Amino acid sequence: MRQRRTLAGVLTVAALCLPGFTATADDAGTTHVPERQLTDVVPAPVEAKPDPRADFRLSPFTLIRTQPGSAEAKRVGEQLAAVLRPATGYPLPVAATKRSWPSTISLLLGKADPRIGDEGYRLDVARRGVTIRANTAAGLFAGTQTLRQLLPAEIEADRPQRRTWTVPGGKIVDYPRFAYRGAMLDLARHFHTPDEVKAYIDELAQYKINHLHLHLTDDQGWRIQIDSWPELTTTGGGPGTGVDGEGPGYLTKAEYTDLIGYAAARHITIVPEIDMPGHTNAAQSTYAELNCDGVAPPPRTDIEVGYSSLCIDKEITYTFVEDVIREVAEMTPGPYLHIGGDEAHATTEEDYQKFMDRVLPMVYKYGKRPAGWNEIAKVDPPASAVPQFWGTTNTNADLAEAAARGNQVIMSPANKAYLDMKYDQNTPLGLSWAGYTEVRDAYDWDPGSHVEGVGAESVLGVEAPLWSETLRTLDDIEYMAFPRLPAIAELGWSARASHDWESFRERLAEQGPRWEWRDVDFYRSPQVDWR
Ligand code: TNX
Repeated sequence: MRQRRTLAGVLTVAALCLPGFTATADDAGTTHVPERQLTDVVPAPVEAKPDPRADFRLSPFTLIRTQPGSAEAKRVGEQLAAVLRPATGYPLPVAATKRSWPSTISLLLGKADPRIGDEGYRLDVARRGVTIRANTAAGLFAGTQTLRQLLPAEIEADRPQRRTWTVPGGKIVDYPRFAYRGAMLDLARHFHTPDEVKAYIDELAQYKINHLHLHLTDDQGWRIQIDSWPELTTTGGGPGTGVDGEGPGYLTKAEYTDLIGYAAARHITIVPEIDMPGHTNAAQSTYAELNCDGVAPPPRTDIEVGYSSLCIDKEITYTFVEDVIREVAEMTPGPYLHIGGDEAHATTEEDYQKFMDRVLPMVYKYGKRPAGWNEIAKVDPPASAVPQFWGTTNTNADLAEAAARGNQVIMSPANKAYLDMKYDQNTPLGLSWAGYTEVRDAYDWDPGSHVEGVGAESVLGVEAPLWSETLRTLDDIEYMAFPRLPAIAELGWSARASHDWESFRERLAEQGPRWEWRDVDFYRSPQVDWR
């Protein structure tokens, strides 16, 4: 009862605040063509059936109603309201109620299409309202990302816009192709602040990315607080660290934990990476005992790779590694702990095997599932370990053998999915060792058949890594990620049958004004007819 009175109160106030508003503001009798189509969504939905007679118009009286009894559904409703309120200026109250209102957006759990699984949703747009149904809050959240894109781009404005807010009518049934849809951010080469990481998370969530891999340690810096080795951050992450000495900083445990919560609220799981046995100069220049000769090398701020290695035959190495894995695992609720393992050119193959034979079990000991760059496939890791492919060719015998043994893999081919590769020779930021990567290059490949002998059934998903040797600011990050990140997101989410460059480039063009409203920097690729 109390709930209802409160609601009615809010809605009455809303009406009074809008001079000239009438409930029948619809242009009765005229054919109304919404500027959005039901299929104008990135990543492309599995199934979309438009119904031109069923457009819904958001109004000052619209109620957001969420599954009674579910705090998680309520939170998704609040998040949706927070997105829609600034531009519409409507109150959009959120209520966990069974009652429907004449204009309602309903976020409901259960009774959805059986195909949608854990992360999918069904979205129905009718004249009286929008209904999103899912089996989990993650599915509801995904559905609200679609709804956001179905509204005109001005919905992204941070202050009220004088216009109507029409959602095209019809029905969508949507669910992901792959379970793992990731992005990676390198905090080691240049540290990026928690606020910058959060801003990136906000963008990732809109494209249904569900994992954020943080590359926390490398030769140039150590970016995560470890209590048992405190100088890792005070020295290894301190002033003068980072490429050219210009990217100091680190995450305290509290900041890391806060980031995990922020990501989780957006249905994104953090995957921490501690790179080893190579890419370890920041640790080895901080703690002399981690070197075979007991002498700390100088800190490095250049972008060479492959010169550092932990000392494989010293017991202190494994004390160090276990301390780090334990502390990181304790702070990380997600299932994965990434141990790097790439470019260990200063470690012999025999030593690499010895090292991994000791370290992989430690990851399991602390309850985590190991992920690593594709080099870990060489050591015949347990079937639940996840190698991440970063090669530039379509063959990798070790990876194919791992797949045959039952390992699931993550696909990040450097010449397709690396967001730090330049778009073309004129790109001011980024590297080019894997070649220039235009939007179409990032889009036109199939994670399910990219590497010989690694079929879709062996693919856990895709990830778009962003290495930050050349990236300092959030603008730099955004400029490299957009518009390629949505291409990788679509490869991870959308059914293979919907893969279509012409369709993608048109849907991508419509994202441009949204990025402008949100002040997200992006590359205006000549391959896309930007609005
Ligand atoms: C290769 S990819 C690396 C990184 C660099 C990146 C730059 C991989 C596993 N290692 O150390 O930052 O290239 O594109």
